[in-house]
Amino acid sequence: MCEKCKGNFYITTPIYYPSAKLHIGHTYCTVATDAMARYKRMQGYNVKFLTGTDEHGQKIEDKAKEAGITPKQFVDNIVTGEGGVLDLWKLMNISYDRFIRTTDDYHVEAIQKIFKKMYENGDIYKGTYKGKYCKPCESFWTESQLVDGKCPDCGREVQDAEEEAYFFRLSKYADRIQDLLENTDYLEPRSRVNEMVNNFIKPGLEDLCVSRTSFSWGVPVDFDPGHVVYVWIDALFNYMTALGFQNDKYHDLEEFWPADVHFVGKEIVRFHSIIWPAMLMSLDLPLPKKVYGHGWLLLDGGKMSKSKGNVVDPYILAERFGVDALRFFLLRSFPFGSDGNFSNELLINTINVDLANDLGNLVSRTVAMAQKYFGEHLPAQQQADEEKDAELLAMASGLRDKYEEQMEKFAFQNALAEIFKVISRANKYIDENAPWVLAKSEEQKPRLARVLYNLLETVRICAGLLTPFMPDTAAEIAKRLGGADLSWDTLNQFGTLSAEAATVAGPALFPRIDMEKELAALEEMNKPAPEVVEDPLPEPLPEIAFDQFEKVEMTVVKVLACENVKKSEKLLKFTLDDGSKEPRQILSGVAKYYKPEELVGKTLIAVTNLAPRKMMGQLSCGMLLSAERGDELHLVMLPDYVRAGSRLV
Ligand code: ME8
Repeated sequence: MCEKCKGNFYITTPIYYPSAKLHIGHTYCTVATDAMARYKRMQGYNVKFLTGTDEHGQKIEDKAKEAGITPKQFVDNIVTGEGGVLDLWKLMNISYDRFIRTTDDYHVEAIQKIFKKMYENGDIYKGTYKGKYCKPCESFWTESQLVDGKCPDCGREVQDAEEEAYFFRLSKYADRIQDLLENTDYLEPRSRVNEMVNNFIKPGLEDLCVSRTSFSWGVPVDFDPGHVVYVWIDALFNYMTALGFQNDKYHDLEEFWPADVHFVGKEIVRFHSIIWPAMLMSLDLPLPKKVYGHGWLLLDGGKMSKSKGNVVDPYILAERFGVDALRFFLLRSFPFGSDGNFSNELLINTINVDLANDLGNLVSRTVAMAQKYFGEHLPAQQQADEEKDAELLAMASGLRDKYEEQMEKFAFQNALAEIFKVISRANKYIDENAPWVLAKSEEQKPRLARVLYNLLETVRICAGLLTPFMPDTAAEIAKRLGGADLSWDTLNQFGTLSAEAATVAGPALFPRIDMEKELAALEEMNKPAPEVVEDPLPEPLPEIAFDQFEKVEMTVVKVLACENVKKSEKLLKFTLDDGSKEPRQILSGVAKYYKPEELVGKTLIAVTNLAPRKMMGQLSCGMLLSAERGDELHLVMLPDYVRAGSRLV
């Protein structure tokens, strides 16, 4: 640890299943973890922020098989491929210090050693597994844990499973786990403790099946070929292998273990608050200091999915609204510990109200007035504060403490609410002091300078405290305040900004979004692709002899002219160069598919020895070749360098 540091701080996100592209719900936890990591760094902690991907398991093996590639190729695509997990975290400005993939060699080897140690100490033993398995969740359940015969986590069907397997003596740790949950702050928010104790511990903790033989995409049990380690053992220990536990790749275990906090979604609290501490107890290892189970972002009260009319793709949302606005929205709009209803409308509204109106306006009005009345610098000569400044000054200088109190509880929404109280107060302060009136009298200039200084200094403090949420915006505001200092130690001190603060004008930080237009555009983007209707193939024709085929004369033709045929919706009349001196006329039923003008000059193929026939009173000497399937028709076209009159052979 560095001498100046306040201490070490180790924070983690869940490691993501790369079984499909991530949506905005997945982004939520990582953005929250990033905000916490940045906040702790600002405070002066030596932070280690870990994230990664959880790449083993049957679901991934199955999906890879479906795609016709190996599981490793499959996960590589989603993790390191274009638009994958790594790209997403880069886009979202996630400042992780380490990224672990559970397929990394050092992790795989460490998991093998860990499994063996628990086997050797008697906490893992061999038995027969009989029970229920939920494939999508990769979870084993006993009959009594099922809800209406279905998976208690996701509500889907479960399968019977019976096989030789290894078990972990989870039951042995039931009392210690209950004590940990009930009598310490290990698990937060508190409401999740009752859920765990009542639903899982009190009904009786059973030993946990920790190996599988029915698929192979996992960490092999090295002393018993055919078994792979249960994916949750493999996944949970990532928090320690990524620091160097049971491997030589890293050497940070002493410095950073036990973790200060694991942020996890509510459906995986069970794994982190029961299984994880029990396994650590089995190995006599220190327990993480805290697990925080956050809520879910829901769509219309249900699980997030692409099909519900709202855009949930973080790439699209970040592109349209900006990364900082999106990060801000996630933590401003929902209490971290509970579920929240996501909608594009709420997102746009939050940007318009908080960012465009309140913050954006405060910054642009303050900077614009400073420049208009004083040019680049405020004058050094300023009137002392008056009584009517007291409230703003007290709020701004007391903000950091209030914010810190909330951040320490992971109450991001409340921390941001504290900042926005001060921003609102500052906007009101502008109206109360009406700088445009003060500017009318030369005598009032020192007062005007002080009013503007108070505003700039308030903006500085707010921007500083917004840094963990909107790092780029905070840096931009600091620039507009002439390179203001946003360091933690200055954020509870009103008056740090130089009295002669320089200001730099710039465009609106968050332009107002037209709600109606934007919602319409998003809806348009979200429309499902038209379904491809599989129409039946045409009936095969009877076989013909080669000499019959040879009798068909197919000639390359160029379209000299093309027009609609009067009174016919179907026919176009073509005048064609077939290589002979005489133009050839063919009528073809393609009017529904082509405009006449777009065909002039094209090189087509015609059957030229068909007996002429009359259609709509006009002569047609041949037939143009086209490809037809269902509702589609395409004239067969050749490149222009193919000469008219060439024969198809
Ligand atoms: O659970 N709102 O991975 P995962 C909020 N590999 N959070 C959501 C969400 C939503 N709509 N949808 C998903 C795993 N999440 C395991 C973790 S850790 C040792 C192993 C959250 O990719 C979810 O709650 O299915 C979880 O915390 C995280 O995204 C990763 O989910």
